Amino acid sequence: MSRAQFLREYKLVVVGGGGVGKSALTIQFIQSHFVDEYDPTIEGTWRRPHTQPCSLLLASSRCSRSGMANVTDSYRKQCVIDDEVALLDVLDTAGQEEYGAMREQYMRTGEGFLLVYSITSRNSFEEISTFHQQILRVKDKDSFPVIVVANKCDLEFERQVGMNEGRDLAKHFGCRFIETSAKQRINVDEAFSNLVREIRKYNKEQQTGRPVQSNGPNAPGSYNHPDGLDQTGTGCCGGCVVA
Ligand SMILES: Nc1nc2c(ncn2[C@@H]2O[C@H](COP(=O)(O)OP(=O)(O)OP(=O)(O)O)[C@@H](O)[C@H]2O)c(=O)[nH]1
Ligand SMILES: [Mg+2]
Repeated sequence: MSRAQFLREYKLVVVGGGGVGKSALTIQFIQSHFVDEYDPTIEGTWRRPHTQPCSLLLASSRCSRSGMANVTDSYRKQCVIDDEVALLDVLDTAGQEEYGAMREQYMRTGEGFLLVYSITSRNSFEEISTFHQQILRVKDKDSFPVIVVANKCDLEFERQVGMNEGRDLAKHFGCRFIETSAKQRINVDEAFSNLVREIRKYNKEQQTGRPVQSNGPNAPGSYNHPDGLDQTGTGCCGGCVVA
């Protein structure tokens, strides 16, 4: 049997308000570069009338042909996380309400969610509670694998949301917290790999019916220092390949 048949796929969904950096984080994680311009993501359609539905673009890179908008995209990347190979299927979604046509649909299929806000926008911080509630409602669960991601930590002088507030909210959700910068590639891999850890832990709990302990600084409500280093040394392997 080939190795690929043992590859576990994880469906990760990046959610949060408009302009918080969901696309920038996703592209930084998958393609290791920073997208400076803001081109709002649109779900399930083209911004301008176009004859080809975006669903025909399978696991594509971000649409960059001129005259077309940035549509919701699914990206795939193979990683080794804690000595286990994982194929990450990452869905970058639209934060702007009017472009969020597929919200309930992706919430049904996602196995884990990055709840992203920008430290420069209090409104975006408040919005992630709404996303979290909606996920729990769609899943019909009291808890589900999520991670609170405070992005744009390079913009310290524009900070509107304190680190403690983010950490407290994560504690309230019973999940991990991490500050990131898509621009400076701080904690980007760690955000995605920590979510995979949450999914594994959750699945184990579902199978055994018993809570699984998280230890050390990666435990729920804990904080990864935004100095670019994974404090646990258990982050993504650094040798990820795009599938
Ligand atoms: N300084 C800084 N700017 C960032 C960072 N992440 C994203 N940006 C910028 O913020 C703007 C919005 O980023 P996007 O990634 O397009 O935001 P989004 O969350 O995908 O927005 P929607 O698709 O509308 O939901 C862009 O100009 C990015 O370059 C970051 O970590 N630091
Ligand atoms: Mg986007």
